[in-house]
Amino acid sequence: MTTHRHPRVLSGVQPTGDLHLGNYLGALVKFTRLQHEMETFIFVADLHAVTQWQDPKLLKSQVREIAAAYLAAGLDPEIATIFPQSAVPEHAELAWVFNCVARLGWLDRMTQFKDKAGKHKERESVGLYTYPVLQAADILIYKATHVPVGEDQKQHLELTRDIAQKFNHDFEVPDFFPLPEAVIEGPGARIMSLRDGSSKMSKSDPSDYSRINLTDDADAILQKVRKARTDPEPLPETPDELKERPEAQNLVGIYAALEGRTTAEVLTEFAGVGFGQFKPRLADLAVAKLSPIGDAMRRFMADPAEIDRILATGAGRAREVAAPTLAEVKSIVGYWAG
Ligand code: AQP
Repeated sequence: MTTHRHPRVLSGVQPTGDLHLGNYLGALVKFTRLQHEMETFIFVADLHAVTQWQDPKLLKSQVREIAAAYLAAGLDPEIATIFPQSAVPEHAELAWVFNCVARLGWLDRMTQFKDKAGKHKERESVGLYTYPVLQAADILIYKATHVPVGEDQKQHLELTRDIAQKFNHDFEVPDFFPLPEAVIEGPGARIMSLRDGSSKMSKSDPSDYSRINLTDDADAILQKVRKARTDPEPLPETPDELKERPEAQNLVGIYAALEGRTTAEVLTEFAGVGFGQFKPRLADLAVAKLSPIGDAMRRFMADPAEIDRILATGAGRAREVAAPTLAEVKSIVGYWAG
């Protein structure tokens, strides 16, 4: 039995709509940085996507779009392994074992399910409820040690650690699965809606003005930043003074994340400045950073055969790592191996 402790990154994004600034700053930027530091596996989460209805005629092209966004953001398929989740069946097989390790009480505490299901949880799919268990399998099938995600995924990562720990304990295989760490840091970890500083920027928000999409053109970005909700006060000198001003805090955080600076550094530059002046600066920065990504996405999408080739190569590489882990798990659990 191997004890794999060489650092390895795993993360993914669901093909459930246009990627937005939150996905970019919370996830994609970190993927592209980490690929140069650790072995990196990044998948398109199409198994997760169908926890809510997806049109089968569109799903493959939605997967290609996310892959195009990865490539446009700077993931290099020669360095990182990029693949569709459904092309690696080991994820789903390990998820079954984890369904039997995780406890109902653990899943009952997951706030994302509560948020997504709202008042009618009995109408949601069982898959949406067990989504974090599949996520644990996504990570642990590669024995990944680092998981770059936005802050909304923190609780799911804790559940992954609980599942790894309980599996290792119940089957008396100490250290078989690592306890992976979430990589959540910096001002991009939780980007909020441009219309409401108390809810996160989200693909499923009915208002397109709540988010900046990676495919938005310069005009759309300028309009959305101009219309973003703010307050009448000028920007303060310290991040502490933004605590009761969620919309202002969000816009300053976006500026900082896009420039790779801290909120404190941005405030040093803009203290005393009102939103009439700050918003155009933010809009220009967003256009400068995002327009090239949107253009590159469109170029990649114009060659779907090349995307498919990259995804197929990635799936082959991913299976080379996933299959031995699953074989070990089967032997540990006592399943028929053959
Ligand atoms: N607002 C956000 N700020 C920072 N990071 C974010 N992420 C999502 N929203 C923000 C991060 O993006 C990655 C991919 O997310 P996902 O595809 O799994 O879907 P999600 O978290 O459900 O994203 P959305 O946009 O909010 O979709 P819907 O509306 O369908 O729920 C994750 O790392 C996530 O943390």
